[in-house]
Amino acid sequence: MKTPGNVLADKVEKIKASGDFSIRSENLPTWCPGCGYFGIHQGLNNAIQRLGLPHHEVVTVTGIGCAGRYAFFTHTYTLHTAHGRTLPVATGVKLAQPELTVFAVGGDGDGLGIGGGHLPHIARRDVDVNYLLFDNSIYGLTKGQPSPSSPVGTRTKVSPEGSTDAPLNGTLMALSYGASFVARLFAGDPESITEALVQGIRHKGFSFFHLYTSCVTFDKSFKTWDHLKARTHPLPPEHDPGNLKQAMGEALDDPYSLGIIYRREGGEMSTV
Ligand SMILES: Cc1ncc(C[n+]2csc(CCOP(=O)(O)OP(=O)(O)O)c2C)c(N)n1
Ligand code: SF4
Repeated sequence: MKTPGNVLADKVEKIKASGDFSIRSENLPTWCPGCGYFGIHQGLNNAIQRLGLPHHEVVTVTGIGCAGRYAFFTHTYTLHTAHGRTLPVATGVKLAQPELTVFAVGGDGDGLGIGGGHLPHIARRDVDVNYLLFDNSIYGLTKGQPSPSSPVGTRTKVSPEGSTDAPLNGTLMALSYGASFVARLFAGDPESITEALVQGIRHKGFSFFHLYTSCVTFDKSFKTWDHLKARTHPLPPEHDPGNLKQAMGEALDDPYSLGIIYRREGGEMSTV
């Protein structure tokens, strides 16, 4: 009799034999046409293939939201957790099975709002998890409310006069909490996402990927494709990713510079 275990074992053998490490699942993404998440999916898929990571050695933990739906569109093991609980669940997976490659995936609402209390702790513990924050500055799945990374003045159905709350700077937060690898990237450039992911996945420690992306359905004014394409640019050539102060300065001064902002190999962040 075919048990779920047999079926999975057969699949794993087939994948190993074919050498095809593409992680696209048979389920086609249900994201809106033009959503930035397609570019991130492509970047991550290519990174996994480039590293030759077998599907059965990868676990993807996602939160709730359009970004959280990613769990259904990847062919790795997945855990679609409660809203905001990606990071503690991913920590548990890594503790239980340290040999696995673990990804955590969630939106800006999931990671900076309801789940915002978890970022400091995974970062300060430097858990070897790769966290992809899909930051479109909007709550997509619930139809377009302002998120913790929306700018003051964001007009939505629930904030017709414009939101009044100051936005959070996810890159700066990750740096100050002690993340040992921090990259900021744009969904419109999947190749750069792949390159940074390859390095971040190899990095032993907490890797934070701040991914700027567009919600084409609910955001017509801030993180639009045109706006992101026009404003984003590479980090200055003299940027030293080994220098935390410089990385924090960059995160404070220029929200649109992209690349690997910081990396620290072995050893803790110094404290005052
Ligand atoms: C505990 C809990 N509170 C609220 C919700 C409703 N909810 C579902 S998705 C979501 C926001 C998602 O926004 P974000 O994390 O930015 O992801 P996106 O949909 O933009 O990818 C909210 C508030 C929920 N599912 N569970
Ligand atoms: S609502 Fe926005 S974030 Fe969600 S799938 Fe559509 S475009 Fe993407």
